[in-house]
Amino acid sequence: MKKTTQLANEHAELTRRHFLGLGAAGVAGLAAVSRAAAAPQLPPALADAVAKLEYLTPVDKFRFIGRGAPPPHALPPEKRRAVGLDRETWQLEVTADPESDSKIERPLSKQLGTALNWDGLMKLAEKHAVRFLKLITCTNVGEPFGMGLWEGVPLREIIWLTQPKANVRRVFYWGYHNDDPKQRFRSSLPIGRVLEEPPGELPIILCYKLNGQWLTPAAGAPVRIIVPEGYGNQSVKWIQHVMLTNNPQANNTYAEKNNDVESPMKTAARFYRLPATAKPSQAIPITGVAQVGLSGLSKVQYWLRREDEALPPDDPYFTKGDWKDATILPPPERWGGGLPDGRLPDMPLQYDPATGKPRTWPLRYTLAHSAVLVPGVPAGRYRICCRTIDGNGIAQPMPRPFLKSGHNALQEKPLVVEG
Ligand SMILES: Nc1nc2c(c(=O)[nH]1)N[C@H]1C(S)=C(S)[C@@H](COP(=O)(O)O)O[C@H]1N2
Ligand SMILES: [Mo]
Repeated sequence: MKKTTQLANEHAELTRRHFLGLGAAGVAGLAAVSRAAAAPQLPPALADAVAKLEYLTPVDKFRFIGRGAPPPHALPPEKRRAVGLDRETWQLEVTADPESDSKIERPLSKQLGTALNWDGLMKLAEKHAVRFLKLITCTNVGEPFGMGLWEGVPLREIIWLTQPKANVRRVFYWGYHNDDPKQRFRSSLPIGRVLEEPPGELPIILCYKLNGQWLTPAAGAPVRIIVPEGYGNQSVKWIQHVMLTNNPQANNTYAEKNNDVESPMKTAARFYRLPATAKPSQAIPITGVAQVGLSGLSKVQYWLRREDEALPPDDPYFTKGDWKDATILPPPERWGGGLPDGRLPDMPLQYDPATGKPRTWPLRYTLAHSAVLVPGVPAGRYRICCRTIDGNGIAQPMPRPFLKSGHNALQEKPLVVEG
């Protein structure tokens, strides 16, 4: 993941505090850290430090994308209003696929005057609103788009309102795309995924808030889908149509570009702050971010080796490397992201309301931060790699020829220790 503005603030603050906690006193920036050994355990000093972390991406630092000519978020406000892209005019239709034999008793349709409007959604929200932390990351982009606290109503609540009766196997959904079917950005899910999830998993939601604020046009206002475990393409923005179908096949726009659209988010580590050069025998501060995918995250590791060192034979995926652990940083107490006082407004689903703490850490489908002080090495040219060990104890990225199911290559960088 490249150094990007959306990550820069939260990560810099977070990791700086980590190194401070390791006893590298008087540190103004990471480059100044030159002593202290890597500590496998977080020192208690960090507990205080994490109270000041920025962990969520402020909305204005998020990377948002959207296709269309013009893209829906670029329409002028009066046009947005006219096409149902503001809160007063928004309507969601939930209908049966006319090309299929799905039966639903009470479609939500504009024609019948039964479409769900903003007030209807807010009424449902009073009873069913949920929040969760989730990273938006694209199948094809190594660098994540932003970490958000998303709020919405589980899509199943709306599906149940339509009283589905028979022959529904899949849910197709799309947003407003200039009233041009060719511009539609469609996604789909098995009906079973929408109706329930295993304990500890998160619901598919009709989402209207990011970091405690109404969605902005670029973020998909007024309402978008969020699929917690998915890559970005499943989280369709400017949502206006849900179609229940007996067609068991995915109809996703993204599949047309050779993407594996049902692949859940993968676990992968990336360097974040890695100096290009270091001094002999001086500790090297390195920080990283790790996308925590379906298989979870138990370790972030690095492997530093001399460039001229012969690699073990028959080990193309570096499984025999001399991997060392970095520290995965703990949950912040200050979330940043533009939340008032940096506090989480309401308990996300990943938190236990009884303790006010996350049920597990790090959280799946979020971004974890890591830091390590690599003990100093003699002058020379080096290569450094990073990887993760997932929640199943398996090194990630696994050997993966299938980048179209989620960009996930093992990262390797040069490092010169100058004599
Ligand atoms: N309506 C619509 N929704 C969309 C897209 C789009 O082009 N149109 N792009 C998708 C893709 S490919 C990604 S990666 C995510 C990015 O989400 P973000 O813009 O909130 O960061 O939006 C998804 N939702
Ligand atoms: Mo994407």
